[in-house]
Amino acid sequence: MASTLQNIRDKVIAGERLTFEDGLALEASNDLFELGSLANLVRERKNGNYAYYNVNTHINPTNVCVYTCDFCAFRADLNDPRGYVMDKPQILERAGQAHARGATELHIVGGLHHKLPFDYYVDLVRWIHDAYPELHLKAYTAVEIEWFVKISKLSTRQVLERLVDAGLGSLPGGGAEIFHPEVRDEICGAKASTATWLDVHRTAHQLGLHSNATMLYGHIDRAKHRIDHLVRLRELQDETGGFQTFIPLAFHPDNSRMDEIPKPSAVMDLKVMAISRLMLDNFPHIKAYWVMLGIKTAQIALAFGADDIDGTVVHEKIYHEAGSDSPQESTVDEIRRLITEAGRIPIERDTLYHRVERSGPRWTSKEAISLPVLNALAAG
Ligand code: V47
Repeated sequence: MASTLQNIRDKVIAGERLTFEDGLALEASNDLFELGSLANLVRERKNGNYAYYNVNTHINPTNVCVYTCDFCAFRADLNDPRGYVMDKPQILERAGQAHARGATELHIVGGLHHKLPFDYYVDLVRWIHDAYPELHLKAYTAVEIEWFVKISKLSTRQVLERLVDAGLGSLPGGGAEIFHPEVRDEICGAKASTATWLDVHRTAHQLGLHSNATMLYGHIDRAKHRIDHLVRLRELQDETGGFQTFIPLAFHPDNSRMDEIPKPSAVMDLKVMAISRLMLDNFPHIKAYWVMLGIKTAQIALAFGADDIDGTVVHEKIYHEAGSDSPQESTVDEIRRLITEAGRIPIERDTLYHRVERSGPRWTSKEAISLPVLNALAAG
């Protein structure tokens, strides 16, 4: 049967899985409200009227990188005056500030430095974990893990085990870009392959770690590449169940080697959000990362499939180098106001989706988030 919006709607209502062709039909549609309404149906089935956020800080330990991905405005060459490497006091100062503000998570990602040994990256996790054990360390993309495998001569499993032993809590979703070789080979052919990216996450899930996944869209990618990307993630999630959240990342062209490409429009942002929610039927959460979408589109995305708006995000560098004009950080009051104005109920979560209860900077993680639990709490 040909995929039409009507038979896709019937499938979504029946809870049936959408095919690759259905995904292409959604991409071909200009009926933004219908896409949003279908995605919202799935979103509310999974997460009710709740929208999640967390209190976090980013640390980018170095911007020096052996790779030259076309989209990246953050990286620096080894001898570039812009290049930096954070030392132990700087790392601990940043972690201490986050801790004092009541952050529950540090998001740690950076470049693949030509000379730093694997021990630097392990020690970094251990320094923070020893000083602030209650901070969850969501650190190192699959691309960084692959680099550590290369420089340490250990296996993926051994690298992950050493990091977990030092205090690693989970893996962020970066480095996925676009899996399809027609695009990946063009924009970042040198770094971790699609198979490697998926295998790092598979291995992490086998070790009991959770992770996220991303997709960088709005450059040379086309509909079939994006749907292919989502289907590959869905297949791995069927196998392991270890992904928590999918984050579509809108390309920011400034200062990159693809700066002739315009930023994706708000219509594209909302379409990709909705289609991601519809195709990734086995992902519990879809995140509207406000830093890259802009606050206004992120707020609207809460009606287009997204149930999570990320965090307070202090010190973000990767998007701001690439021209993001959203602020470097947001306050909890502002995030809660955006969520409430969108008609949703704000819930603070920790990285592993436990409800957080706090008074000021002091906080405790409560039960794992689930609709019955949240509904029971709301009912008092
Ligand atoms: O992998 C780099 C992307 C990613 C640009 O797991 C760019 O919770 C747009 O993965 N324009 C890193 N995107 C960020 C990331 C992330 C962000 C928020 C939350 C989580 C999570 C993960 O940023 C990179 C790359 O795909 N990126 N340069 C750019 N010019």
